Amino acid sequence: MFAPLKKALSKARKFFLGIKTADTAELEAILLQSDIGVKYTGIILDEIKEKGDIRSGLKSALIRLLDIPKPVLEGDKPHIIMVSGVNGSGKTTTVAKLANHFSRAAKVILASADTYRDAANEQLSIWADRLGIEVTSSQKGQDAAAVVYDSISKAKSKNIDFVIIDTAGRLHTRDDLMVELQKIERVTKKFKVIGPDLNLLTIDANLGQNSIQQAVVFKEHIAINGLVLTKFDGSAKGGAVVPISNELTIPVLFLGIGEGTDDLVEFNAEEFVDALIGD
Ligand SMILES: Nc1nc2c(ncn2[C@@H]2O[C@H](COP(=O)(O)OP(=O)(O)OP(=O)(O)O)[C@@H](O)[C@H]2O)c(=O)[nH]1
Ligand SMILES: [Mg+2]
Repeated sequence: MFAPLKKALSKARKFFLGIKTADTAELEAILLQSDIGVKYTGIILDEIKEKGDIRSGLKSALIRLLDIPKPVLEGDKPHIIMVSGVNGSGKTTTVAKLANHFSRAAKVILASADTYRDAANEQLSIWADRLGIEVTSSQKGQDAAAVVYDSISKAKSKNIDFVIIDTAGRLHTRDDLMVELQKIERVTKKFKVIGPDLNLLTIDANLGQNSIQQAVVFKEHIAINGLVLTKFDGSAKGGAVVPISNELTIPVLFLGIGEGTDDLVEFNAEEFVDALIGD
């Protein structure tokens, strides 16, 4: 996965080309341009000073800041994966990518819990058909939590390993819609005390640090335990993973690096940092 990641990071990487010979002021500019933010730029510069070497100080600081414990998939099946986020952030595409990823070694069913947008159900069904995966369909206006209940019940009775839930796009400022998300989460808790094993928030990587506020509000409403940074291909703001993940203390679990179902990279801090600042 290293080569596709490096390619996807090509825009973000270009800021780091001059690091070896940079002085402190130039280094600061590089870190700020990559959207690492003022606070974390300070932390990283301190570590570089301490280590006396730019590359090793930068590398160890980035890895440490990104090293946040990941949720583990354990306990009773089905594992439940819920995907939330603002409109257009890449939820449905991510659901299809995750379905592709997990169906290589396990049985997967999708739950179409976006009952707001016209054709949302159809969009998910098209992905499901292509992947040969069953989907619990819904009608526009239907109770999204009921769709999720049905889907998990079906998974249990058919011994399916994963239920992946696509939810409607919603602005974090719409309290009524955030309440619906809580209702969906509550339904999953009828099957599993912890709720979704992976409670994922999709964030458009092009937003950079601007996405922190929306993520904070989602986290206040539901127990987000993993981030998916989508549209990483083409984003110059790769450094923003540091403030987003560290500020929220939520690990990045996946990066979306394209529009196809194979364009998903499991996030590994060391590989990511190597791809970002490596030669
Ligand atoms: N380049 C690129 N495009 C992506 C990626 N992920 C999603 N997209 C594109 O972003 C657009 C929106 O993706 P969706 O998956 O429909 O987003 P969504 O969050 O489900 O949207 P709503 O349901 O309307 O809120 C589509 O054109 C996708 O092809 C990615 O990782 N890279
Ligand atoms: Mg969608």
